[in-house]
Amino acid sequence: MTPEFITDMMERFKNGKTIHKKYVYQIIIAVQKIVYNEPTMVEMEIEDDVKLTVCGDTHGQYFDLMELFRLNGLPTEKHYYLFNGDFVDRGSWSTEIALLLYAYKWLRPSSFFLNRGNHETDDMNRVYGFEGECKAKYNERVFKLFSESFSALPLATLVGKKYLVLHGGLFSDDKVTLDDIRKLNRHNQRQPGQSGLMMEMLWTDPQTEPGRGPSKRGVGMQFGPDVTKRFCENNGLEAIIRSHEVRMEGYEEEHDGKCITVFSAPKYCDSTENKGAYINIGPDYKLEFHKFDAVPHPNIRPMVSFSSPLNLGPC
Ligand SMILES: [Mn+2]
Repeated sequence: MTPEFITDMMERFKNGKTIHKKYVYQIIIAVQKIVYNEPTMVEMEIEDDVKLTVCGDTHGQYFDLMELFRLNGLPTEKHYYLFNGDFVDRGSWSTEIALLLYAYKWLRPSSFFLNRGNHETDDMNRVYGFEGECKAKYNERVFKLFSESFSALPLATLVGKKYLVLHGGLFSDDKVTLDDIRKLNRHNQRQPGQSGLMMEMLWTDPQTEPGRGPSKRGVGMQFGPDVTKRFCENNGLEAIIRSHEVRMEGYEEEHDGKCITVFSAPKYCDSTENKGAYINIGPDYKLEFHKFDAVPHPNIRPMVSFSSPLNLGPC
């Protein structure tokens, strides 16, 4: 992989073109190997001359991702990016986003990071568009390869021992620690299933009430400010950073600033008037929030069956 290849690929995607299948296979297979060998919780530090950008859900909104890069800069050796899951589904350019993020992962494996989201799963891809999009733009093998690579993605990233970044949120049991995440062998299960640590990391949401409550989604549960406070205290964290839910300002600080949501798909599904956001973190580990607006995109209908009752839920 080279920066020139990525520049050329970005242009092709902007112009509604695909890349040759042989490149698609190579990119996915290379990244599958890289991420398979990463730990379940990647642990990284921000060195003196480095900036890290944390992004939330992009959901196939390729033109909005291009806008994010235009405003905030492309990934480089000194400008790290972490994409916190839900790259695909819902929007019409999920293959473009997944291939672009994978190309960067291949180019810079130790300064570009990907966490798995609840949409990097077979069940969701079948209903929310990614499987159909792979078959429409490429073929079934491309979907199968993506599916295998999604199963290999890390589930969390620990930034400077201060911020735990994961797609959904915290756990049904207060006893779960960072060490339990470290020890979790994600390769034992390809899909998150209906219970257990992996499912909870990808699916849970915060709530304002203390304690825990049932999920609006029918999968996972909700955790209150006291749960977040105990988890952060027990694990020496300043905050958790999660995504998974749209926020009107693109981000939100909840639970006394200890639970931060970041969502990077502005005007989500072309129907919510939300901003997108991303978080920049420098060597001082202070969080700098940025908001951005959606940009126009070609008029291609999302490859989702909007008649499906399953499509009415949140991200
Ligand atoms: Mn999600």
